Amino acid sequence: MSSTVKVVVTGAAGQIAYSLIPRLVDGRTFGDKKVDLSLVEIPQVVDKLEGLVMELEDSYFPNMGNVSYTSNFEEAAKDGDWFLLVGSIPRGIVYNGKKIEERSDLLSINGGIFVDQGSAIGKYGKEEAKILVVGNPANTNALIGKNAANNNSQLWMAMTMLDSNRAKSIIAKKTNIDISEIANMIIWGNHSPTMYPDAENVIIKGELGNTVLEDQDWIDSVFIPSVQQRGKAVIDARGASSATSAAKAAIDTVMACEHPSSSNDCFSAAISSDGSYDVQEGLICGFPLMRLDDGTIEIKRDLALSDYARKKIKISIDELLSEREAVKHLMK
Ligand code: NAX
Repeated sequence: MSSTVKVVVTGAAGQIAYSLIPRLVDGRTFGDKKVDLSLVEIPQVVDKLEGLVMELEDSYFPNMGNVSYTSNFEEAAKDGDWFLLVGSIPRGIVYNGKKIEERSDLLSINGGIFVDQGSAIGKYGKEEAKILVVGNPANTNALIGKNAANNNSQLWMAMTMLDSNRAKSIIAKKTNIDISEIANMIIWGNHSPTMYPDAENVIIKGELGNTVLEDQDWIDSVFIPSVQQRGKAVIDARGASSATSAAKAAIDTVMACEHPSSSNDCFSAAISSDGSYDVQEGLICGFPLMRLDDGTIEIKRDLALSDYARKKIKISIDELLSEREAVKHLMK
């Protein structure tokens, strides 16, 4: 074993975590590193994690290191290298006597969680920690968490890899080309139904999407809405939201950050804008990302965006701006 990595996972008793956690210690995600796990749940549920820990022990993972569970996030955060923030309060549940149906209520309640978690990560996480927010509304939760952490050497991301994987799958079916031949699949904007999956810059078997997919009608009326609404379609079919595909996407994001990107590819996640592509600085926005050889993660620049793409991206940016406005009381 070359070294140890500590991974903190919230929402550890939830359905995504049940698929996600075993993959963190299976020897593939972090290669030959030993993986310490710190699992976090709310106090009402935390005891259930004893069962998950038993299953992990029974699974025989040679790369699994220390495993602990707690409802005390500060304790869990100490020296964390990776934070997978999956836990959040879903829409539709009764919280403090009120049914949570409005997006603004959801933003506020989950935002409150991310103030505390962000501040603990800033104080106790490793200086080079990477944080992936999965819990919705993921971009704005990440914005609040990053603001509370106030530690610029740490990297905050919100997950859009699932949307990117979904988009690749739809293009693979449409073109009858193997999914492994589809690269550079970018999700711009918010992880919400306003996201913009980019059919122009995607690379299909070495060719740019806008030369292969010559069917703008299909892009407009099938491809984009199918990616944007895929989460709902899974809920309608399964009676529960995406879990195993979300877990796989979280693993894909970790792996994309751990290994250098190839120059004709990129990966999708939302990070804090530095003003690239005219996105307001500081917004957590879906971008094309590159992991460089020295380990830094950068926005891939100089991609061409048509007027059509810019209009679509603006819709999502406007939504991010209005979400930021709705949580401004949580940001100092
Ligand atoms: P579950 O309801 O199965 O699990 C969530 C778990 O989080 C629960 O066990 C709950 O007790 C825990 N939790 C709540 N607040 C917490 C806190 N403050 N600290 C620690 N744990 C806390 O949901 P699941 O299906 O696992 O989904 C988790 C989140 O992922 C949801 O917000 C969901 O909307 C979001 N998703 C995000 C996706 C993305 O691509 N970014 C896709 C999948 C998923 O919809």
